[in-house]
Amino acid sequence: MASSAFKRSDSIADSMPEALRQSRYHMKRCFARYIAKGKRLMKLQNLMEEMEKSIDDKLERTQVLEGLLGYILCSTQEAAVVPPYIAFAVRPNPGFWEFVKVSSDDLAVEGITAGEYLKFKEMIFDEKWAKNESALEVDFGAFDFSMPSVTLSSSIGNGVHYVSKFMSSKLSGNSEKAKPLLDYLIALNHQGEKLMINENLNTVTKLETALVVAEVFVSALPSETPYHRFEQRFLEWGFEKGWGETAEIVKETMESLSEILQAPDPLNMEKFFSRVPTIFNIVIFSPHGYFGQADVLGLPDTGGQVVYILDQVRAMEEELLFRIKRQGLSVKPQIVVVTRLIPDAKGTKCNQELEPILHTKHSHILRVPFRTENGVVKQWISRFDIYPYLERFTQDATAKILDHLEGKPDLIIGNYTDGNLVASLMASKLGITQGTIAHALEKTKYEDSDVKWKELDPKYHFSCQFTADMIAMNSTDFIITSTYQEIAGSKEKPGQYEKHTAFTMPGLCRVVSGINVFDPKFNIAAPGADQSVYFPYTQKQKRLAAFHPAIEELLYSKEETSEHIGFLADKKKPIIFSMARLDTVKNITGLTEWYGKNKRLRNLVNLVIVAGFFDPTKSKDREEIAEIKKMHSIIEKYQLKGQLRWIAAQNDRVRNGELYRCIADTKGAFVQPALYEAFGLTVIEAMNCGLVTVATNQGGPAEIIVDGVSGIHIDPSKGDESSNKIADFFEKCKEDPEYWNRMSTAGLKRIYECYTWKIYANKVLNMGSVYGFWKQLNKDQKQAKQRYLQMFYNLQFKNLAKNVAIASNVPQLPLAPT
Ligand code: UDP
Ligand code: LCN
Repeated sequence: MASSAFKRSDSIADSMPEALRQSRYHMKRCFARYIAKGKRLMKLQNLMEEMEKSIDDKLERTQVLEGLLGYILCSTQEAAVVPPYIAFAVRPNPGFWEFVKVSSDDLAVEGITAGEYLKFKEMIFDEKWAKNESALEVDFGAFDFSMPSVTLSSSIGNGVHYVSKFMSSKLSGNSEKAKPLLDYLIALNHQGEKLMINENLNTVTKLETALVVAEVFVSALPSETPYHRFEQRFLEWGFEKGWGETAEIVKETMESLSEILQAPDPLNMEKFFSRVPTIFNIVIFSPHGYFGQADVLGLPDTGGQVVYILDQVRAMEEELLFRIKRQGLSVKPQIVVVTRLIPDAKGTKCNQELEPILHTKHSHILRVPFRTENGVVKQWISRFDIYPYLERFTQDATAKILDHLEGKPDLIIGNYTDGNLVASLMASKLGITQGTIAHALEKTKYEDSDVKWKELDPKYHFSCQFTADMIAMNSTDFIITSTYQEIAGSKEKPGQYEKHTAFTMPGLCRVVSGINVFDPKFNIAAPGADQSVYFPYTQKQKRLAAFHPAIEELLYSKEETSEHIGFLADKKKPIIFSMARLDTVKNITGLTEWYGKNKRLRNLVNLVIVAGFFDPTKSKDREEIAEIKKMHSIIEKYQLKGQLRWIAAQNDRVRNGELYRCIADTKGAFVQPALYEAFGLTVIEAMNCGLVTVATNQGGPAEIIVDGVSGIHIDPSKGDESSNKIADFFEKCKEDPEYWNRMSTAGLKRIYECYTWKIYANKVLNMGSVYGFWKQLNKDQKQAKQRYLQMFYNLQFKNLAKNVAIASNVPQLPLAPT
């Protein structure tokens, strides 16, 4: 039987015995090899290598690999070897997992549960815990049995759409079924002022009848008639403000509600909820880092999240203003970004409590300090050490927010582990709709960080982080992601969220069901880049020529300063450029080394890096210090001076925009070499500037760029291959100068079609509205889960957070000038 005979409906447990029987002789040898080294965790590559070693004959090996067994093995993510058994975690498709255990003695196969698989894994790392019958098992899925979910891998990430479908079927039938929608509409108000309908329309039938009358009435009016002209008449029928600014808009909104009441369908549902006035005030949490509008980028833990949120606020405020006007209301929407106030602000404005957000009308940054029993914490705190402060921060922040907004917000959005936990605490306390964003789920950055948590905990406090992440994912109403892969990965590789489906931290807890990627709370809404800052290099009249002398100096001056080291001897070569925080995962040192090693590439192009700074003694960030040192040693080893310019972190985004364009002028490329990149704002920025972009195929850029069309993918684990791919590109450009232009244009096209902030804001506000109602429709289930989460938070998280040392207010080393 060939692999093609494997039917999707067959389970691995059903087909594996047959697969093993087909090549029983080889398999016995192969499984004997697997167990020969005793207990261990094997990844796909090890499994394949051992299998190849156990079958000498090439033809036979090919036959086995092409057969059913080859298919099963290729879909295996890892295997826990506990002689005489080997437990396989198989992932035939994104989101789908199956676990089987095979005995190496007789090749007997048995399907096992996720929990049983995790126990096998624990046997390798902590046998005592694995055998402990009262070990803590966490099962969030236990609360979701009554909740609908999507079933196809391809539907993952399209949550709003499916929730609209599920809502439609829940409300279908008789008018009693639509009662929750009626109750929801009756309750709508803004600061006590009723919206949409009032108590006069207290049954579905009354509402339906009134809608018919009102629709006939507005249809007869000129379409542009303003609402206030017929407001009085509407009031008599039981309608309040919020239906629309003009007769025409009112008519459209009413029509979609009438349709829903008659026979609910997802399209009208989505349309109606995009019209309902439910969201005016939004709180966005981003506690850690230095959150500011100037001079913060490049400081430890302060990267894309700040850029993302500021752009997000601008886009959402604009969309809110548009919607509120369309609703015929004159409410002032407010968005507040809540972060920590850092008294020791290192020249930034992070010690200011309130700061208006530039280019917005009503949005602010609100800063609330971390407090402990010793008083206000003065210094910056690493995101890994932040946990002990968060509960008190939530309480203090909540009070300030209620005060600032003069009431409750309508939507709370968290960012990253800390922001999402705080958002969860506040949202559940006040009963507010919650969304979360996690551009980087730390668990996925470090291999086996769950089973090895004890080893990593002193440095990273993953016990706190993963626990907080579980709480947030399960308490939030919806999750915003930038890409599909963030949720469910690709055919080969599980997604960031998917890696939280089942995992274990031996000695702490076994998460048998953490998050389900088929949950319709998952939504993809990709961010964009500020197009007034990042515009194509070809728009000559808009170019910021005033920056050119400074950029020229930055790139080409001969001397070394505190801002740049190294120099470019040959100014005529194109530049390959990279800019990122100096984190290990960003792999800037990797790129520098690939370049160093590849003579052909060195002959073709210069390398310019913008990252971190040069003096390791000035950094307080553990990873950054190591990376700085590594950079220096690579520069030395490969004698890069003359071909490389290393520039310290650059915080002026307007000038950075021009920098990308100046690199495009050299017909160079932006290279994003990260070992893994959750999204990759720099990729979007570079592409918006028309700069050809080469980026990692691990993570978001794999979706943003279509390889060979709108940019180039590189595999960060294969340095030589990657540097050769870049060299090939530049060689091709030498032969055919149009090649570069074609790729630059295709990159821009890709951006305009899929990655703009306008598309984003529309999607996210629809989520806020749709999930706000969905949450009410499933109140009981939500409440039950919330009780479980509260217990988990109190009994587990709080104890873990106590293990993290509280900072003493010692004076800090100065940060490098930026
Ligand atoms: N950035 C910057 N100066 C630097 C390094 C980065 O302005 O020295 C900006 C960059 O333009 C981008 C953001 O910081 O807007 C980094 O976002 P990305 O998603 O690439 O990475 P993150 O830091 O969020 O992991
Ligand atoms: C979110 C981001 O986008 C990144 O810039 C940060 O590294 C991360 O949070 C932690 O600060």
